[in-house]
Amino acid sequence: ATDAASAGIPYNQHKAGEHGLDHGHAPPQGESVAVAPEAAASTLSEQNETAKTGQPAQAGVNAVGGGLDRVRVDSGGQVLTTNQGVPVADNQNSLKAGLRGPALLKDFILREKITHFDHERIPERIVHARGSGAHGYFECYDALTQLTCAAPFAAKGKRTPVFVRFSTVAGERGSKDTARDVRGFAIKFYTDQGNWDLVGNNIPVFFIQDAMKFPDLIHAVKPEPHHGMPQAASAHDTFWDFMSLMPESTHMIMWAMSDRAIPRSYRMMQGFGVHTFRFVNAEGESVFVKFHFSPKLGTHSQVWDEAVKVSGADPDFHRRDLWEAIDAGEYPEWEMGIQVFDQAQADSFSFDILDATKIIPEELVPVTPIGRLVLDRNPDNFFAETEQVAFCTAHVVPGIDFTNDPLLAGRIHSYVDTQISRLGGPNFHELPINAPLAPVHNNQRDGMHRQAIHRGRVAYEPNSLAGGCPFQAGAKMGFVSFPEPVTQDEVRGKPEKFAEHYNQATLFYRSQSEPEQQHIIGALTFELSKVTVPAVRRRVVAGLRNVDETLAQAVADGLGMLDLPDPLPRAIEPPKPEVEVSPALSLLARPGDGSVRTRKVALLVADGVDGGQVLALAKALIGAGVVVRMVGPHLGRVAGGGTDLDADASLDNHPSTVFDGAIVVDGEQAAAALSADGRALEFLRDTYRHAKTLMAVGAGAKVLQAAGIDTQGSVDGLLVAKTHGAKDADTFCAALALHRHFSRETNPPQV
Ligand code: HDE
Repeated sequence: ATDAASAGIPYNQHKAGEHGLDHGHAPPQGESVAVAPEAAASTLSEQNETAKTGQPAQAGVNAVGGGLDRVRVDSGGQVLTTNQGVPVADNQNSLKAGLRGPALLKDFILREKITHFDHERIPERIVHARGSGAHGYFECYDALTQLTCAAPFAAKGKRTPVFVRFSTVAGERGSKDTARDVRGFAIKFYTDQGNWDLVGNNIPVFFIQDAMKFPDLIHAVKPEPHHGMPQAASAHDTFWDFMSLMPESTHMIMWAMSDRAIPRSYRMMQGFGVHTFRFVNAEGESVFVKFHFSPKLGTHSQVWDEAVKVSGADPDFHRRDLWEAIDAGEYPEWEMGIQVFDQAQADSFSFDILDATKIIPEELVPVTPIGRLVLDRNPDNFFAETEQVAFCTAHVVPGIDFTNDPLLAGRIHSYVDTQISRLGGPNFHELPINAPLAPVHNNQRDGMHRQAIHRGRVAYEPNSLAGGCPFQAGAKMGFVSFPEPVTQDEVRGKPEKFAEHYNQATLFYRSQSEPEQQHIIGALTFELSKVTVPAVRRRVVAGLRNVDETLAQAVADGLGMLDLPDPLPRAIEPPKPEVEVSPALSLLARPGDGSVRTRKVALLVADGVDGGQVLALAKALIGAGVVVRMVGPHLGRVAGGGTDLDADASLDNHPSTVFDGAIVVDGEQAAAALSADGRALEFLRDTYRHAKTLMAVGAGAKVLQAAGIDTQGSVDGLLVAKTHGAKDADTFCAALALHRHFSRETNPPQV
């Protein structure tokens, strides 16, 4: 070997061949090759999408802050080094005493590489472990200085950079995106007065009223401790046992069993701050405020059967959706709104504004739009940004303050505390994604992983040796807690209004459209059908009787219960609610802007399809902003009668559940092939069953018939054309914009 080395021959000539070095596939040793920016930045599918949805995102450009630039690493054109910057000559082989001899302890290069690898993982979040994030900005419509001195609301048009992370709650880091669950909606505002974290959810209420119950709640919903099942699911005994014994959870249960808990996309769900917060203005005057975010694309959800199937087809469904939309320049946007009210109003409500299991109906206090939240840049690195971002409810800025909500109080402690073990010490605020854009100066020192190098000998205040710096900001500039008077005895207990648990659950249920109510019944029936202890099922149904008798009866019927249990006793006589029905609580209240941009549509193709027709439809749909895929029995060439096509998805790798609609075009031979393909039939059945827009042209209708879909009658969202016409794409888009055609749903499903 030594001879071979000195003769300049590689130690193992065949090894190089294996790595492709002699096929011209690998870059030459000791040099770099230029990589086109698109190729470096995107996956093939993203490039595809970009081409299909129009304007590409500018790589690495944030509309506002460039705060992370100083720590970005781009290895283009660089030589491989150790962590000490030592160039590495050979990244394939460890150092050995002879080619077949033992590896050597002094191989610091191998040891550094393996040691680092051994410690790559950090603990996942105890809740909300699974999530996806993006950068963007908040833009204020008008100055809100009369209400608050908070920096983001200081001036009309002012932009504040943000990082937002969406998440599921119960599942572990690698769990599916489409579990039935609450979604986290956490926003870090990098304001010029420091960071403000609004750590909200896509549901405006919560399961419990007091932080004391949070560990119990989470232990009940997480996989059962003896066998570690089920993953990312609330459909099990311990969750429902706890719920049935905690009537305060009833309102939240209604939301969690509704379609809100299976969103179509993070881009299509609302966000809420949940708790009542305070705005405080420069004069120290305060009002109560609730935060709302409404998606421009409207609120849309999946249906349960679809969510179940997507979790197999694409467990990263929501992560991919967010990534691809931003990558394609289709920036998700929400309108931020506030409900503002004062102490006198709060005192007049039949519920307590400190109770996080209650909403304030919009009919009582309307939502005022105050700005827009836009996400316009994907993270460069998932771990560095999305995983290491640390949201803490304790992070507020002058102008924002807490209320005495006892759930919020526990959170103010919990989030900072949890980061200390999750991120390995008290200096997590120095991680680039967490570091404020506002300068940080204080006398906190040392701790694990300290980045800042503090100069001087003074680390205390007051001091004279450093001229008194850093000095107190004082009430004019600094954060001043709202001086809410407190005069009561220390007690463990709850205020009277906290004891009413059902009025708003009833309000929510009665405000849903008929299909949404059916979905809630279906969800409750499904979840409880997974509960093995009959007494728990009965107790849940007993609670439901206090919400709505028809709901309780329908769930009992679904569970094959012979009789209804007595209603659960109520702690207090319910006060008369101010509002009996609130249309704003239905998802249908927010259909969106009517556009079909970023909707995904499958054009089913097979040999013999009318290729010209496919291309014409594809072109028109793409023109409307639809993301189109040609789905064939296999990838690649499809004979299209003179116009050959290139299928970019297959019936195996893109089942119907990852689309919002499907079209089968004309072509006898193709129709015969698809009719004989069980995958195509399943594709169409699911498209139909999940109430999505479905179109057939000419012979395409035969495939629908083969799938058992009646093409004769008039069915919402089922479009059948004898021949291809110039208006087909418009007709399809008009139906697609409605998202779903629930009138088609039957129980049990007929298709
Ligand atoms: Fe959280 N929650 N939570 N939570 N929560 C966490 O913080 C906690 C609650 C929410 O994308 C943890 O950094 C307590 C309500 C979101 O990183 C932890 C209580 C709401 C996220 C924690 C609640 C939320 C978390 C776990 C009851 C909606 C993900 C890791 C007193 C308003 C943030 C972490 C992200 C994460 C504690 C209740 C939303 C343990 C004690 C109510 C969106 O600190």
